[in-house]
Formats: sequence, C-alpha cells, structure tokens
Amino acid sequence: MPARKQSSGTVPPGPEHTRTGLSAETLRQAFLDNLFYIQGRFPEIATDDDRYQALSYTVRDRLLHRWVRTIQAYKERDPRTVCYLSAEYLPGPHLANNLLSLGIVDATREALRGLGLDLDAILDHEEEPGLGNGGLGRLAACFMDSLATLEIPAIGYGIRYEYGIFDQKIQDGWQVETSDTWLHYGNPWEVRRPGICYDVRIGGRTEHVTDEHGRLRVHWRHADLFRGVAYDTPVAGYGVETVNLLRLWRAEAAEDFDFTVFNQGDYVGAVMRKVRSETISKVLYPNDEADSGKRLRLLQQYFFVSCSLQDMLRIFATTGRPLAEFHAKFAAQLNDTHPTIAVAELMRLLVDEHGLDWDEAWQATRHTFAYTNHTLLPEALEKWPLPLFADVLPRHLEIVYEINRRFLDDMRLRYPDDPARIARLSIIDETPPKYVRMAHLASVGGHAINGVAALHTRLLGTTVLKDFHDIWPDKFQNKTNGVTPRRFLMLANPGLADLLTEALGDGWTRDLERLRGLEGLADDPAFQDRWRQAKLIRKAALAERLRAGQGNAIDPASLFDIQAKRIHEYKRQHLNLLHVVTLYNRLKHAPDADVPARTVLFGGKAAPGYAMAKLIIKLINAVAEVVNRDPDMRDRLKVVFVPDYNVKVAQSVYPAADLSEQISTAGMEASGTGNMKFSLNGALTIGTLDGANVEIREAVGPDNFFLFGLDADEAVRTRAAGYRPYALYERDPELRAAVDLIAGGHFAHGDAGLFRPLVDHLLGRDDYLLLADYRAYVDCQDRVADAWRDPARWTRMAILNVARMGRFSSDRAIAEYCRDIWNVAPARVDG
Ligand code: 7GP
Repeated sequence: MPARKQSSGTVPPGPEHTRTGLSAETLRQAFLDNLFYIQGRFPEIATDDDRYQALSYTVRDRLLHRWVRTIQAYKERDPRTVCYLSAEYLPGPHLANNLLSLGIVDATREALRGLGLDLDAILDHEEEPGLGNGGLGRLAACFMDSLATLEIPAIGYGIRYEYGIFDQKIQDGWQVETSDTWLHYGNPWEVRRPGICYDVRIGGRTEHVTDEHGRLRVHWRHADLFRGVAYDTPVAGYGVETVNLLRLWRAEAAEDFDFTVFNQGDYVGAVMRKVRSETISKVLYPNDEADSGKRLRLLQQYFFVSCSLQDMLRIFATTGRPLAEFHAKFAAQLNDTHPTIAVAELMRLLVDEHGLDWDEAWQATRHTFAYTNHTLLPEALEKWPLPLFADVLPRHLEIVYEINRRFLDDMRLRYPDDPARIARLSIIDETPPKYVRMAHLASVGGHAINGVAALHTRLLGTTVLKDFHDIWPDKFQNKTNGVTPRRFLMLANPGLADLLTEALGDGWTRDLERLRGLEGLADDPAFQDRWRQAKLIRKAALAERLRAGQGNAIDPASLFDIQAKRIHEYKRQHLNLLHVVTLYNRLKHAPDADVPARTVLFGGKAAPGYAMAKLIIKLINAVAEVVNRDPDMRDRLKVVFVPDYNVKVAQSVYPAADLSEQISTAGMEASGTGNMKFSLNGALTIGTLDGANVEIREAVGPDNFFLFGLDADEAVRTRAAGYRPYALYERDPELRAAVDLIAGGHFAHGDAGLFRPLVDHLLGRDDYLLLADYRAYVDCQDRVADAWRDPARWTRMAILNVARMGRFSSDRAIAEYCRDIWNVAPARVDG
C-alpha cells in the first residue's frame, strides 16, 4: 500500500476502544471478539466465512462511528444534498475498499499475521454485490466513492436485488447462467432499517372530486400495496471522515397477512400474497438494453423511485422549510431513464399528497432533477407501452399527459406550422399501441441533460435528442465519465501504486492530475525497469489465477492483449477474433515467422436472451480450443476466456494488461470506463475514435495510442452509401481466409453450420462495420507488435499513458457535476 496515514503511527498511546481503535493490537482483539460474539466461533474451528464476517464487522464498527458523525454534521448544517437515483450499483467487494478508506490495510494485515492468518485469503472470500449489469452500474459506484471522498453530502438510492447479475459458467464453450446468491452468507455491510419504510401503491383507478374549498382533488384508488424497507450501506470517503449512505430498497408485503383472505380461512393464499410482493426486488434484469414491455421492470422502477422520493420528503420535513423549496435541498440525478418516473411521482406527491399547486410543484420538480443519458442505441431507449403504463400507474399517466399538454402547447407557439416536429417532441409516441417515451419525460422534467463523453454528448444533441437540443441548447452538457483511482489503482495494483507514491508522493490518490509528474521519468531506464517489474508481477498473478481456475498455462512474458466488457456486437469482440484467426493463419503458413508471443484474453457476460452475443462467446472458446493445442503456434498465440467477469475479476485483469481493446464501431459506445481503467494501469489502447477513447487519445497524445478505423461520421456515410461487406470480403485475401476458416467449421469440429448465423450477418449486413474496419485493425495490430518488440519504447508509452490519465478520475467528473449541474459544495466532517 502507498504510505499514507497508517493508524499505528497516528493513534496516541493508551487504551483504545475495541470498536473504534485502529492499531493492529486493537484490531486483533476486535476481530477475536467478533469471531466469538457474532460468529460463535473460536480460531481453531473458524471457517473462511467466519473469518471474513468477523473482520468485516470489525471494520464496519469503525465505519459506523464516522457514519454517525457524518449524519450529525449534515443534520446540523442542512446542506444541499445529492440524491443519485440509479437502478444499478456495482460496488465490488467492500472489505478491502473500506480498509483502504480507513487507512488500516497494513495494521489489519499485521493484526491477522499475529494470528497466523493471511489478509488476502480473507479478502478473496467476499462475494460481491452484483447489483448492476456493467458500465452504468459501475459508474454509479465510482461516483459514490468520489462523492464521499470529495466530502459532498450524498445519498445513493437504488434497489436491493436479492439476486444480482447472474453468475457465468462456461460449459462446452457456451455461456451458462446460474443464479447469483450473494446474500447466502448474509451481508455484514448493510444495516436494515425497519423503521424507514414506505408504502407504494399501484394499479386501480383515479377519482377526481372537488373538495370543500372548491379545489379539484384527485384520489388514487389503488389496487395493490407494497412496502419498501431501507437497507443502508456506508460509503466511506478516502482519507476523510465523511461516510455517506447507499440506501437500497427491499420490497415486502405491506401487511404480513392479507387479513380479508386470512379471515376466509385461506392462510396459504394470504402468505402467497406476501411472497408476490417480495418479487419486486427479487432479481436484477440482466439486459443492458431496455426490457420494454416487462411489467415487473416498470414496477421495480416505480417502487424504488417512490420510496426514495418519500424518503427525501421525510428528510426535508425535518428542515422545517416550505415544500416549494424542495429543490433547494436536493439535487436528484436520474442515472439514465430507469428512474425517470420520478418526475411524475414527485409531481404526484407534491400536488396530490401535499397540496401544492401545479406550477409551484413543477418549478420544484424541474429544478430538482437532471438526466444522464448512457446510450444512443435505439433499442435501449426506454418506452413503456401505454396500456401497461396505464394499468400499473393510472395516476402517473394523467400527470404525464398534463406535463405533455403544457409542454406541447408551448411548442406549438414556437413551431406553429410544424406538426411533425410536435409529434417527434411529444412524450407520447402515437404509434399503436402508443408509448410513453422516458427520455422525453426526463428531458422535459429536468434542468440539465448530459452525455458521458464529448463525442456522445455531441451525437446526443444531433441525433437522438436533436429536437430537444434545438429548443434548449443550454440544457445540454457534457460530463465525461471517470473512474476511481482508489479501487482501480491503489487496491487493484498495489505494486504500481507504491511505485507512483515513491516517485510522486501520495498526493495523486486524491488529486490524480499529479500523475503528470511521471512524464519526466518516462525515459529513465531504472524507473522503466521497475515499471516493467510491477507489470510482470500482476501478469504472473493473473496467469496463476487462470491456471488455478481453468488449467490454462499462459506465459507472463507474452503480450497480454485484453478485451473485457459486456459481450455485444457493437463492442466487436468478433473483430478481435478475426485478428486472432488472421494471426493463426499467418503462423500456419509460416511456422517460423518471427512474431512476438501474444495472449489474447476475453472476459464478459452476454445477456441471456442475446443469441448472437452468446454465439460470440462460443466462438471465442472454440478458437481458443483449436489455437491453444496447435503445436505450430509454439506458444506464440494463446486465447483465453476469463469466466464470470465481475468487479473482483476486473481488479485482477486491468493491472495485467499490456494492450487494451477498445474497438467498438465509432458512434456506438457512449463513453466506456474500462478504457480508462486499463490505461490508468499502464496498458496501451488499440481503439477507434469512439466514446471517451477520443479524449483519452487527446490526453495521452496520438503517438501513445493505437488508433484505427472509421470515425463516427465516416461510419454514418459508409452505411448511407450502400455498404457492401461482401465486396470487402472478396477483395482482402487475409480477411477472406479468416472468415472462411470460421465458416468452414475449422473451429467447430467440422460443423459448418455452427457459426453460420455470425458469418452470414457479417457478409450480408454487417451492421457494426467489422469488415469495413478489418484491414485498418489488423494493420494497426501489426504496429502494436512492432512497438512491443522495443521494450523501452513500449514502457515509455505506458508511463506517459498513466502520467496523462489524471482527468479521467471520477473525482474530476464529480467536481464537474457539483459545479455545473448540482450546485452543491463540500460539507467537511471533522474527526
Ligand atoms: C454504459 C455505456 O454503454 C458505456 O459506454 C458507458 O461508459 C457507461 O454506460 C457509463 O456511462 N451503458 C450502460 O451500461 C447501460 O446499461 C443502457 O446503458 C441504459
């Protein structure tokens, strides 16, 4: 660990409290206490899990102390508070991160060593909360880390899924999904708050009545009632006293029994109703596209949003301020459209339940919310079929209609002769059966709209949300994503982190721009040596992990060429494979060729219903099977699929990479964040001008980035000009050979049918322009190989990459959100 404030040195002498003390001795005592009093065990018979739990409770006690003080400080000072509304969070394992935040990694290691225990073995035991699919959920977790570290008052609101993202097994080369039982051993990091719970109503109908003052009131005669109970997880800032709150909602039955049913003697029926309520927070939907039309998904969204807003209103009531000032207390961020029903729900709560008039409520609502868009893929833009929406949320539909009526009336004044534009802007898509367009609701109902990289924000304003950009150009902002250097460098790559601290001091951990100080060392041979040494250690560790898991022997000295992210056609794992097959063909034809040894690693899950993505996984494994046992390869080419890619695995993958594959079709990856994590760990990027790659290349310098392929505008033009992939296939012998080998069944034990759907798509439509980019990609990979042959040159490039990654810290991203969107300031918590 980088040398930072370690407890043993800073705590004054004298007896320490066993629940707050930070010295090795106190930690050891607390650990043994917890082993005994929480787990009911003594060291000789304790299991891995007992040790993990005992240590986690030891750390949790220390967090709670700061947590309570943070809440007290916020209560006294009543600061504006960020509420991050997100259906997904992918925090990764908690224990190591909390040790790091508290500055007690070394003390804990020492405490355990005294008992003959190894901290890393205990850390390895943690089952991570997989409460997200990929980039969007991980971004939310990085943001929570940075909010706490920057001492910003913040609450993350979401859903406590009982089953998170599925576990991935590979059987016969195919992905097989098994259920994620992350709560099986209990979760020491959460505190259940039975007292913080809210009723959530759905269905039924509305009644419009005039009250005794002649005011029109709406009564919602709901059909069903659930209850959401808060589960709180502390989120500790790094090197500060702040501990913020991640509050996830679990669905329960509003009453333990349905008494009308019970009275009729149907005990089992009454219990079944309870079970049905709990299904709302049972499982995370595994697609990273929208699951349009899924009633349960809409219920999940409304459920967590309603609980969160009711919670915000409860907190607000304690300030004694008038409700029309709600927005002065809270800045609520909509993490994509999943929580967007919040716009209608806040209106409902303010108008129907709290009696505000519409205009006042609308003013508060618009100033509360802001919307982040994470994708341009049309299939991922959420729209709810109107009949479903009306059935589940009849009152909200009325509110959406009213919002839309007022909005479109304004727009008709602005565009009197343009009904087509009015139809495009409308929150309601009139195509039968009609839909509610959630991105439109978010755009109308908030004060800011942001994309997650410069290119993505530009495309958002010129394509998907162009009509909104025309009316409100100032509402659009760019907020390029960032990643936390704590988890993804300090925790994941302690060797490199130590080297950086030695060279620069430890200021970079909270001010990543300071990495720039490395530039002067880029050509220093001694520093380069140590740099390579640090990289080699992580590569050997990953190799060992994979050997232990799958029996794959891979050579740490080879070039580790890694693509790790969700499997999707637009991310083009199969373009990477076309390169692998091309290398394979070259080596088959010239077995003595002098090529540097390469290990190509893939990791990632495919949505269970996405057949083509699953076929790509099968193809990766099929190619691996043939390539890895072909003696002609002589260990110069290896292909490995790393199963069950999650945050924990990612932390061992990023530090081991030499080459980072960021090869999506230009214009399709909103930002990417893996690209930043790889680069921050000293991998060089081969990539297209897509998402944040554009800015990464700008930052590290074009000479230190392997660029290839069409840019976003060229991609559009290529498609418009009548793209014919087959002609490219015919023209390029290497491409043809690679495609033919796959099509002919070489990787399928002779079965020419297996990969036919994939090949047919490439030769027929090739929506993601693989063939258009193939030649540029393969040639660029040759340049990669050339650079790799020259270790001094490669290492220099790697050092410069890390030196110039400062702006991709999520601390920078969060500081921008605070300044430009949320208008919030730090509230320091004193120690
Ligand atoms: C992802 C984007 O695909 C990725 O490019 C970006 O870096 C990340 O969000 C964070 O902004 N999108 C999702 O994960 C997702 O689920 C559907 O998008 C709404």
